[in-house]
Amino acid sequence: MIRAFQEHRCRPVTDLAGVWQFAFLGALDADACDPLTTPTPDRMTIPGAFDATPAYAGKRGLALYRKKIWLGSTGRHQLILDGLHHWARVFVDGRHVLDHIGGFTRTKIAFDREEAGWVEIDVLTDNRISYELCPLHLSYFDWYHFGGLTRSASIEALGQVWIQQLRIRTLDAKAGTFKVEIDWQAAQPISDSKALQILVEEQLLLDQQVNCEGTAGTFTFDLAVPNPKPWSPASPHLYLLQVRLGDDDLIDRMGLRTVEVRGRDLLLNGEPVRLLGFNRHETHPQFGPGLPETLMLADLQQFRDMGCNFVRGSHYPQDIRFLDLCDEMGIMVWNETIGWQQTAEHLNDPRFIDAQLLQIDEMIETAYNRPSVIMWGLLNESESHVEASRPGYERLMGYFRELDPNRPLTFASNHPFDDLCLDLCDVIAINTYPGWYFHTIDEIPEFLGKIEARLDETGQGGKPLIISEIGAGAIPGWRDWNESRWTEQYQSRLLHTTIDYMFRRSARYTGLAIWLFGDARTGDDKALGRPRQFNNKGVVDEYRRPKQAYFTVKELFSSLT
Ligand code: ADA
Repeated sequence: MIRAFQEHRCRPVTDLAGVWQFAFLGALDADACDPLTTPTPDRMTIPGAFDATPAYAGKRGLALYRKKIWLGSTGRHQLILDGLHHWARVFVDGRHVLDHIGGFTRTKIAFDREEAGWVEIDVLTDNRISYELCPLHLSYFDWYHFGGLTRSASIEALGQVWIQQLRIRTLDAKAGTFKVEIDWQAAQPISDSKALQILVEEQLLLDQQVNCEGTAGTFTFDLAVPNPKPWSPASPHLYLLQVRLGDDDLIDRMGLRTVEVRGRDLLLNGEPVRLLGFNRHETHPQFGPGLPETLMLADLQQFRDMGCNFVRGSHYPQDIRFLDLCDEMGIMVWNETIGWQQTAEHLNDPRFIDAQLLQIDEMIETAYNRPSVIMWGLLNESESHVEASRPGYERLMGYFRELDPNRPLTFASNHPFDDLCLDLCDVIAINTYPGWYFHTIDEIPEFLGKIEARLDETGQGGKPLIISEIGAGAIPGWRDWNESRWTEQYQSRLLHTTIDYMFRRSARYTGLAIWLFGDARTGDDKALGRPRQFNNKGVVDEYRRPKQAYFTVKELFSSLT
């Protein structure tokens, strides 16, 4: 089971996680590959990154994944693939059904079956770093781009009419009221009356006949949960909501919570909330981004142990299994589309914009209903200080607002003194490295004060302010009498000074996402500036062993919560 709960009771689902046939095809061009006649001598597991395994470590190129399964059903089906890295071509029984650009999101592919029997799924993935292939994964980024089918996979049998998506939004958490939008689809045009039922925790809230006309439509209802219990980090109460339409059903979870910005406050269920946490890369030396759930859980246990209530999913949409755990454990999430220091040129390139729009669509579809996701983000540290970038920001941020006008929207800016797009944000988020790339640790408070003053001068000071990255590198186990850069002591002192200023001496800040939770492998271009070829700013190392700063953060965050 992919999610933390069963998504269907009526719809047949085949989980495709596990062992697949595999071939690494290297420099071969996808157009020159006939998957049906290509041998697959090796094996690979899903979720997983093939180049995180010893046999293919560091390899870039085309790879073929194959799975044959028995499907007892006919008619419309849906193949669901998560985390295709980072270009993919998909075949069902030899028929080319999709090309996909960009990793880290869920893709749904419809196909029809006339007879029950064996079906062969072939997925070509390509992890070569090439703007032509995929403009979203570039070589200069400060993390390693692994390849393969790194998340989950499944096949669903859809029948004649099915529920394609639910959008659930709390209207009033205390009153328990919520809005649910139900998108349905049909394989052929229909004109039919169907039974529609909505249950929350087995309690029937709605039972009526609805008319389905054509091949798609949406039904919208405002409903209320009896004896409501709101969702909050302290009490992350979740409800199972089941929608049944004809013979089909879809179950999702909801938490009763609202999130809004009022002045400098971020309000959760009407109360100001302070965000204390980390940026986290989804990676591990043995698994790459295909993390086992045990590890996701362990990471969040460490978050809780340190007194955190917040994670910035840097720098891409988070695994749905991780988001399920955040919903359950009351960790608030900033979920963002893939981005890292894009230029004005990227922001004016239709190929880049189109790929971002697809990421936004796919990210929002899988995370919209989650109470833990309190904010959307995009375009980490891109050229938001260049006039020519603004139309790109407007386009992408406008699309976010079209799909979800109710969640705060932000981007992490590293141009606090000359940004030209901050007015587009609901929450101001600044990445800055005083005490590491410039200035001394003792100068951090004064430097942050200058950022605050500049935001006031430019009319952006009235919004919630988050430091979305700040930190220092520490080589695990490295200590010296000088407490110099790269020691655990230096990192610990820098974070102590930062947290002490932000939350004890200043009352200005809504949140902090320390850079970084765990040390993470960086890309080849960064090798010389990053000892061990890791971004070493984690408070735990890549195997999650704590550094000195872990205990410093724990002491300070725990005293603040
Ligand atoms: C940037 C970037 C991070 C990381 C960090 C660093 O702020 O957003 O991904 O590269 O710098 O460690 O320098």
